Amino acid sequence: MSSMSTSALRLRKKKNVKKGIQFCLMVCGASGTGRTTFVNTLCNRSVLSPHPNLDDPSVAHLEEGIKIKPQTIELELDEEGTRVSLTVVDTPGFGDNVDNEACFGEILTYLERLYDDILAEESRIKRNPRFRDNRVHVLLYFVQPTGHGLRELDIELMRRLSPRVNVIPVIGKADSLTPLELAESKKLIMEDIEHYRIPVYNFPYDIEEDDEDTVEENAELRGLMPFAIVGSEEWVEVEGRRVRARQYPWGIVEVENPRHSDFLAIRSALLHSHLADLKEITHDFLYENYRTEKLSKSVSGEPSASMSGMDTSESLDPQSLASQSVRLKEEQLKREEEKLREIEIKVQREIEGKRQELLARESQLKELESRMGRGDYGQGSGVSGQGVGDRGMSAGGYAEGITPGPNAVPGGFGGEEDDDDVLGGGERR
Ligand SMILES: Nc1nc2c(ncn2[C@@H]2O[C@H](COP(=O)(O)OP(=O)(O)O)[C@@H](O)[C@H]2O)c(=O)[nH]1
Ligand SMILES: [Mg+2]
Repeated sequence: MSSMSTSALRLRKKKNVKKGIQFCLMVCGASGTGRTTFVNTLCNRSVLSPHPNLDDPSVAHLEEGIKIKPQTIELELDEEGTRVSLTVVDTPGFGDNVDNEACFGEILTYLERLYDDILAEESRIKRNPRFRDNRVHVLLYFVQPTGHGLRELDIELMRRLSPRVNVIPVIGKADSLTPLELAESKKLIMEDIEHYRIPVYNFPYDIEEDDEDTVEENAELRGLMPFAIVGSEEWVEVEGRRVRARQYPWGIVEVENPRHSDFLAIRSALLHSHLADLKEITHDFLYENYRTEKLSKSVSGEPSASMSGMDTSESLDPQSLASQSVRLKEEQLKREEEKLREIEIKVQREIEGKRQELLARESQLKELESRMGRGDYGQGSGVSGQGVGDRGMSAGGYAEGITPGPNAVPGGFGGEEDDDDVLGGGERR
């Protein structure tokens, strides 16, 4: 191969790397439910370091709290070089502490902070070319393989987080359950999700709108919920093939065998078939809701319901949220308009007052001039008062419409003080 074509190839490869579709997955659940193992199985390499020192008695008592650490890796999905730039966010330590309230809060804060970053970037005049959108597109919630339904903690966490992220429930370490137990557990969990109205991501479809294949595929995936997860970092030889599996004295559990786990189904949903949908819902619905909430909050000055951890069922309806936000903004605008109108009227009144004052001074001056020209200054005779009385001026002292007779002494006009005042006014002009 010539050096030219090699560099062209390298360039193309670089472009493909660049074009890797960005996707962000968060894993959440109690310690020991198999999150780390699942992520490493999904990525086919050791992305997350194994388990914290739970076995070490010297540190096991420490309340670690929750540590959220995103990690990004490039995944080549197929031979054609389809790439995903996958960010994995682990939430270690969840459920380890007596007080899980802080954990909920921390995950929620993490999700909202990424939305805030977008909000800030959107409102910049000049965009930051290196800005990276790190919003979480899906959260896999690992339910413990107890064989029962959901625990209170599971319900609480999914309820709190589902307004901010697509939540998909899965059963971790599903090989701990017999097929019957697994089926029963799946049924109980879905009943709980329905009963507590947890808005998980349920592979939405519309029989009227969507094509047959989509409807079938989504219905099938929905039927598998919550997905039974088996992860393994071991390779085992089965009938001459090397596969990821868990080996027990009584047999082998194959990760990618659909009869053993739903791993393949969730993998292909996340990284192929539903990647775009999860991203779209994150942006068009979850982020948009957050944005509306945040903006209407800044208008009304009140904390939003979900921020204070209250029922968010209302905030889930984007239309009512949007109209509420519009209404609040309209009210504020109206108030500001009224204030402006009041100021305008006040200013107009002041201008009119000054204008009248000026006109009065002008006519006083004219009168003074004409009197001086006639040499009858200070005698008060021959003053017609015209233009003074008409404007209702007090300086002339005449009531409106009254023209004094030739000998009348104009009240308040003959005095020295007044004359000075008039002249002074004239000079000031
Ligand atoms: N039986 C079974 N054990 C698993 C599975 N995945 C992980 N484990 C084991 O469960 C323990 C905890 O797994 P880990 O991935 O660290 O769980 P994490 O605390 O949720 O990250 C480890 O000993 C794993 O080997 C699984 O699918 N089935
Ligand atoms: Mg772990």
